[in-house]
Amino acid sequence: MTAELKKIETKVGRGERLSPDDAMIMFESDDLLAIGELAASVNHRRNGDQVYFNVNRHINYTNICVNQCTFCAFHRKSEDQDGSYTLALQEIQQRAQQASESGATEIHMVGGLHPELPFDFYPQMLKTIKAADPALHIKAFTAVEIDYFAKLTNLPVSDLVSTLRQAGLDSLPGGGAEIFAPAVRQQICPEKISGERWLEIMETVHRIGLKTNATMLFGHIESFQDRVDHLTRLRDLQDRTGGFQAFIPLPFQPENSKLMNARGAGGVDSLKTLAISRLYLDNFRHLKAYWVMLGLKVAQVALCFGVNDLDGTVVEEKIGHEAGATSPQELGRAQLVALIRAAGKIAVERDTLYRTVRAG
Ligand code: V47
Repeated sequence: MTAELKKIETKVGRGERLSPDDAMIMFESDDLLAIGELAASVNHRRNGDQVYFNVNRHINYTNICVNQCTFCAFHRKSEDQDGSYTLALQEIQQRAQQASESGATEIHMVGGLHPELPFDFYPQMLKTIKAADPALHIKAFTAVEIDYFAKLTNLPVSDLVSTLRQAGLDSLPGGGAEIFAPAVRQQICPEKISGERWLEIMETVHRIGLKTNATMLFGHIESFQDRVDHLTRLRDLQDRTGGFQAFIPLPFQPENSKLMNARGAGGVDSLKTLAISRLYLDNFRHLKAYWVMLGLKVAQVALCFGVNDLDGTVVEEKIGHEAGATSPQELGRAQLVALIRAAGKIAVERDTLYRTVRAG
């Protein structure tokens, strides 16, 4: 181990917070195993050998979007474009019903910023899901959608979120964060809300009392410095609110996007980014390896690099798969349990708020 990594190891051992320079040293280091081992030890102290997963179902209600993010292969400009769709409330009801019958505890629902849907459609979707099964936890709408709805209704974010909460919204997923640094954002998602606005919305949502997640899209045109800046801003907000449950680094999938020539993230970069996230985000309890984007094998190995959550059964995934993800569409509960056990860990089915549903 280099002297610089040794210093970081000493800091971690003393429970001292790592600096942005420490994070840069780790991103620039080739010693993946030393960083991974350190992250695994921190995770073990915090979460033991338990690895969480949940039984969930994704619903992407529309792929029509006024934003044209260059990394995204999912969106369509308008109804006239090939492959565009918007789900009817009845289809949403059927999907929620199926999810409930197959033992799901969570619906993860996000979509494009549709230019024509009236605001009322969104609370209706939430009510439709709760009508299918009131016990389903609805984790829906990224901060980007929340901002869009606030503009649509002219409501302050806090009132808007309260309205959605009354209709059934239980928590928010972590999407739309991408990379906060403005120069990168300008190139990969010029129409999207700024990083500052994303953080401001999350802060408001946390203060209302709802939990959220946070993501970072990496392996495209961003620098290590941009990643460290992103992690630092998340850590600062978490210090203020404690409202983030899990951090989910998302490795960029380049196919069918306008960023097809960007490098994508390999296995080493993905594992190192996960491990550094565990070490740097000392105030995030949960670190999720999203198997859809990482692939099953890297996600499984990530359990030895500081990760304590494998996300869920998912069932129908569009955002990663339209961009070339080669993972399956769906994992069964038994498959998730087997993946976790084969890594020498204890599988625990959780609900969205990390309460144990069933061990093993
Ligand atoms: O916001 C879009 C990303 C996100 C690509 O909170 C891409 O529990 C890689 O946020 N390659 C949506 N990533 C997914 C997401 C998520 C997933 C699982 C769990 C949770 C959670 C959140 O996917 C988008 C964007 O950042 N994305 N296109 C792509 N080509």
